[in-house]
Amino acid sequence: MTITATASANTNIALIKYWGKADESLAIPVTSSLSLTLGGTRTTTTVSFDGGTGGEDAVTINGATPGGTARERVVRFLDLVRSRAGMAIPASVTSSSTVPLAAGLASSAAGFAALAAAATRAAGMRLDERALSRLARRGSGSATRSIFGGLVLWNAGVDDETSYAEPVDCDLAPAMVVVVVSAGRKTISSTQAMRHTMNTSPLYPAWAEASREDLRVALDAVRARDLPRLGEVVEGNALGMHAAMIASRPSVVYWLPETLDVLHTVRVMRDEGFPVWATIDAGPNVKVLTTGEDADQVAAVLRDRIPCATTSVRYPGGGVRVEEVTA
Ligand code: 2P0
Repeated sequence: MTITATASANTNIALIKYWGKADESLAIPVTSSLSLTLGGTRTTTTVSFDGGTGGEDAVTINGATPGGTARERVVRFLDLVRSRAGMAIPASVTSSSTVPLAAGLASSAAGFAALAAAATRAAGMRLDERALSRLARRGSGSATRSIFGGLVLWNAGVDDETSYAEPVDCDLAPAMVVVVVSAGRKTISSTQAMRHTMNTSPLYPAWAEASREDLRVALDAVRARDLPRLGEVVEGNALGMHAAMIASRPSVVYWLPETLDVLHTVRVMRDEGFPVWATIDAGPNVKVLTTGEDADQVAAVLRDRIPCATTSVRYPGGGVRVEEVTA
């Protein structure tokens, strides 16, 4: 009997960043991180251990057949699921994302969270959310957090058992305004860039140490429903991560001139009284943390002041979902 399982997951944006692995093979991060899962950013993935094509896994992502590292990462993840389920049958995997690449939210987080849920169900396994989170981690670090909706804490832990994500209660009703200044592919992958930062940046140990305190402040601010305090530490943590990257040798600079324009605009808007704080991931685009109430107005001002960018509003969204299982 062949089981076909379909699951979906949203992507997430880190408020306190994950940057650097203490153990590469198990994907144990150096620091814990905090994220917001965003609604309307689902990747939907269907898996069936049906023999694949020509005795190999058949992988289709957004209608194309990936090669190189992209394919290797999926196959390696399927190998992990096969070894846990005690099977050796190749799979067919079809994945599609509802978010256009140009939205600046393309991420392996949603992809590996959905793949973890679909592949385990197709292999006849039933994992609880914590176990799914630990498994998704092996596909991509940020996928650990996409198992859950809303605000999510990824406990760095020290081994496979203790490195997992969990939801965090949050009454803040935040939103993210995503400002895309370039939809081009990144020049260096997150995996490579974080390794390089750890290995060569004299600022990395300082960022990692500060990040532990940043997380404590962020969680305190969430409990106190204090968005300005959260926003300040969110912006500081992301800029510190980029400072560490920029100090790598040779330097890793994901920013474009327009990235700085957005950072300055956010600062000016804050002076004008808008509740806005910037965060930036491994790319040139800026995500602006604000309130759900203010998001539309903030987006309108940003569109007016940064007309060359594509700006959209995202609200918190749900966790991983098994959509369909057929046998
Ligand atoms: C984050 N990023 O916390 C950080 C901030 C990007 C910048 O997690 O090597 O694709 O697969 O674990 O998860 C992107 O890194 O890296 C990421 P791997 P991943 O969201």
